[in-house]
Amino acid sequence: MNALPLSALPHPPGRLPVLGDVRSVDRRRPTQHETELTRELGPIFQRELLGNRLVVVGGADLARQTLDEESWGRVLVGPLAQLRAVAGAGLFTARTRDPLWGQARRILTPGFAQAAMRVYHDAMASVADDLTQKWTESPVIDVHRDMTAATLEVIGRAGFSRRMGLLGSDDGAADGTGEFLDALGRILLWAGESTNDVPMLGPIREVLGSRRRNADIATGRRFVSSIIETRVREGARGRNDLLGLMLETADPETGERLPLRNVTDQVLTFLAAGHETTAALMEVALYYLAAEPEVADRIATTELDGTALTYENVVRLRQIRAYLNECLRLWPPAPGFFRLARTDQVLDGYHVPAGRAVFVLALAAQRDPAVWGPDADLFRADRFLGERLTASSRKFFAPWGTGPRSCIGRQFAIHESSLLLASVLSRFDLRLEKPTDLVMRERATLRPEPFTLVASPRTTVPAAPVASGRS
Ligand code: MNH
Repeated sequence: MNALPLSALPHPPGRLPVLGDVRSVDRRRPTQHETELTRELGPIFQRELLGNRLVVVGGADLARQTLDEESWGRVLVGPLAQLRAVAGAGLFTARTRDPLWGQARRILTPGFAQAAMRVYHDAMASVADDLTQKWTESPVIDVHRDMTAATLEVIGRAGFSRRMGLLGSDDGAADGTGEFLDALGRILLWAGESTNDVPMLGPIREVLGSRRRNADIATGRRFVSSIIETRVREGARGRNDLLGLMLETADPETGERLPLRNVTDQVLTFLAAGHETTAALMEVALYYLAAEPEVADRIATTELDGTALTYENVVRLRQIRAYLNECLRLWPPAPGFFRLARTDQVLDGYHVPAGRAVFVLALAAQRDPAVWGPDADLFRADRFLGERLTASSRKFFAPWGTGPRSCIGRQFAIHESSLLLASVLSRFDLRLEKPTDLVMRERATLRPEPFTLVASPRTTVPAAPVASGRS
C-alpha cells in the first residue's frame, strides 16, 4: 500500500517553524475551533504544537471507522490522564488492564441497568419536585446553578442515599458540601484546560497550581470518605443504591470486593462524571425549549398532558428522548474522545501506525453534512423520531463514547434528564430573560455559558387526550 504519512495531513494555515500551528490555538473553545477546521481542512487533519502532532478525525465515515474495537481501543490521554491524579482507579480513569477496572465494571453494571432505574425513580422524582417547587417560588432562574444542584442531588440521593442539601427544604448544604463543590469545580477547570494545552504551558502551570490542586483533591477525598464512613457506620444493609453495591457485592468473576480506597475513587468519579455532563445536557435542552416555545408547547400538549410521571411513563416519552438525542448530537457534553490504533490502520489514505492515538471529534462528526444532510447544524429533534440509529448507520452518533469503556451511566442520565425535563415542561412556560445566543464554553466538558430563564405557569390549552398510541 502507498498510504501517505500523517505528516502529509492538511493543517491550519500559518504554521511556524518549531512552534508549529500555535496560531490556530483557541484555548477557550478548542473543540469548537477544531470543528470549524474540519469544515476547512477536511475529515482528518493535524495540528502540530512544539513537535507534538494531534490528529483530529472529524468526518463521520472516518470517525465510524475508529469505533471498530478490533482495530482501535481507548487510551488515557488528555484530561483523562490528568484526572487520574484525582479519581485514581475509578472507572473513568482506570486503565483497562487494571483488574480493578473489570471488577468495578462487573460489580456496578447491574446498578446501571435499565431495571435499576425503577429503584432510583423516586429519588430522582423527589429532586424534580424540589426543582419545580423552587421555580414556582422564584421564577427567575440561574440555569447553570440550578442544573448543577439538581444533577448533584440526583446522584447523591439516588446513588448514595444522601441528600446534598442543594435543593428543596433542607437547611442548606450538608457539612462540607459547598467546599467540596468549589474544589470539584476548580479540578474540572484544570483538567479541561490541559486538554488542548500549548505543551509548554502545561508543566509551568502544573508547578504553579499544584499546591492549590493538592488541597482541592484532599478536600474532595475527605468529603467522599465521610459519605462512605457514614454509610459503613449506619450499616449498608438494605440500601439499594450504588454505594451499597460497591460496599457489599463481590465481583462475580473473581469473588473479590472492591478495596475501600477504590470505593472512594468510584464515588468521586460518579459525583464528577455524573453531574457535569448531565447538567450540560439539561442546560442545552432548556435553552432550546425556551428559544423555541412552539416546540415546547407541542411536546407539552401532545406527550405530557396529564401524564403522571411514573417510571413506566417516563420510559415511554418518545418525543422527550428524541429531543435529548438532538441536544446530544449538536452539543455532546463530551465533545470527543481518543482512540488508539491497535494495529497499522489507514484513514482516508493516511497511514496510522499501531500505537498512534487520534482524537475523534464527535462534535464535528455528529454534524457532518455528508451523512446528516445540509441542515446538519439545525436543531431538529424529529430526526430521531422516525429511525432508530443502529451501529450500521452512517449517521455517526456517539455521545456516550464507544466499546467496553463507553458510558456506564447512560440509562441513568437518560432517565434523570427525561424525568427532569418532563416535570419542568409540563408545569412551566420557559422564556429566555433576554434574547441570547447559546454560547458553549469548554472546560472538562462542553457546557453552556450561564444564562437566565424566566418560568411562568404553563398556559397552553392541553390537547384532547388521545385514547391510544400517542405520537
Ligand atoms: Mn458518562 C464514560 C458521556 C453521564 C459515569 N461518559 C463516559 C464516556 C462518555 C460519557 C463519552 C466515555 C469517555 C471516553 O471514552 O473517553 N456521561 C456521558 C454523557 C452523560 C454522562 C454525555 C450525560 C448526559 N456518566 C454519566 C453519569 C454517570 C457517568 C450520570 C454516573 C452516574 N461515564 C461514567 C463513567 C464512565 C463514563 C463511570 C467511565 C466508564 C468506563 O470507563 O468503564
